[in-house]
Amino acid sequence: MNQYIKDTIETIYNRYDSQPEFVQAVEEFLLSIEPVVDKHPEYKKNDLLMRLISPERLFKFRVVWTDDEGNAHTNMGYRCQFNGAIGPYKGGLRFQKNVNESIIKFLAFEQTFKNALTGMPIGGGKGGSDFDPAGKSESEIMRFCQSFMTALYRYIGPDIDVPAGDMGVSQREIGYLFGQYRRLKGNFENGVLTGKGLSYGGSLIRPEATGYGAVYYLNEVLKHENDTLEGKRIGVSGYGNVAWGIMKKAAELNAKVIYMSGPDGYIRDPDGISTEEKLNYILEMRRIDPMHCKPYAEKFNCEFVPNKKFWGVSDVDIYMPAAVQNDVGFEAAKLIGDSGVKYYIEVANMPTTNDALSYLRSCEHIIVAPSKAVNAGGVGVSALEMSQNSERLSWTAEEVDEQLHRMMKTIHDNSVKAAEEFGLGYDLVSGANIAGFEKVAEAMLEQGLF
Ligand code: 2IT
Repeated sequence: MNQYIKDTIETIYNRYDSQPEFVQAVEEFLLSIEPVVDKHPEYKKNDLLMRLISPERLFKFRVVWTDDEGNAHTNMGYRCQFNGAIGPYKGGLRFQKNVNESIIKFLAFEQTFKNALTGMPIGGGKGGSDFDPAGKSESEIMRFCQSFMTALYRYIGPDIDVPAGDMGVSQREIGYLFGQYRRLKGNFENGVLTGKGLSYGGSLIRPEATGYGAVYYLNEVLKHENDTLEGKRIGVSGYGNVAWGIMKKAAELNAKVIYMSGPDGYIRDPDGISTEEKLNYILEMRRIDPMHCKPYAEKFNCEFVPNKKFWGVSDVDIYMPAAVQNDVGFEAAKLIGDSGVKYYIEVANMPTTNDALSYLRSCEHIIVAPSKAVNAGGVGVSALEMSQNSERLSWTAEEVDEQLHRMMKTIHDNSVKAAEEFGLGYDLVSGANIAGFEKVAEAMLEQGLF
């Protein structure tokens, strides 16, 4: 192994031993850019790798809110401005019980290279809170969002840092967050957040963008293999916004999602989760209770398997983990390897543990695509929303969709090119890491030391 990379990994293990997700993301990344680092001795002189894996800054603040009975609660809020070399920090906010510094930092780190891959001028950031939205009333959510923004507003802005949604933060929360930002600033700066409602500067196709983009990317992979989406059966973990977008676009392109899962177990619907009625039902089900997907099986009379994941089934052609980080561990990866399924397309941020990912990449019959490329269409369309806001106009759904489609093809092709340049063959994981890294590294080197 390259000595400089080895030393850097050792340093992060020592320095961040209480941040396992962050260390995991950094290690995977550094190992795959090794051929680039080998070629650039000037990186070490510039301390480029330590600068790259150290966030520019990280804000932590308390967020106090009152529930409907008048009791006060205190949560932690975070915003990590990881790397601003190529544009204002950009990335979502996650409201979920398990959110901590390690998770926010891994997400912000991944976001930096994902955003570079989109070709848009956006740096990497991420934030959120350990607030648990499950079971909260509408007014509790509003009060929480207002309190969160009261702490955050001084650090963000349309040219500084532009948050958006992630798990637990959708158009509803973005609305409350934007309202509070506007109230505090006394300025209509709608470019400060993306994922907004259409009536105040949101972009058409943003809710669908991550899922649609993932399917467009998948389509490029299939083309590379002289294959098509026609008739393909897909297993998607999760049933959130991203999974929903995949189901919709897959149905449109004559493929079908036949598995989905939630924290309570998984659903198998061999007819495909494809009709408008089914897709609308999923939205409704999630709004009422984000923890259970079982009601779908009762409503549409199909199989529900409680407390299990479907990794290892062989009646699909494509696996798309689209739920949470570390959804697929080593044991699951072995089942996937044995299933004979050819395509493993990551969608959620870091859905695969490092040992599982290495194993899957070593399986000759499997093509692995990395999340930071596959899910980049979401933030890509967020950047298009920023463009529309700064120009004070809005594009049609067709215009946004076409740009999204083009963006995903470019991300795939640039990843392929980057991997080939270093003699790695059709290696989408290394290719994405290298292409994202080269852009950020170049900007950092040209801007001098800090
Ligand atoms: O993980 C992600 O890329 C997001 N949650 C979307 C970020 C954004 O700024 O749209």
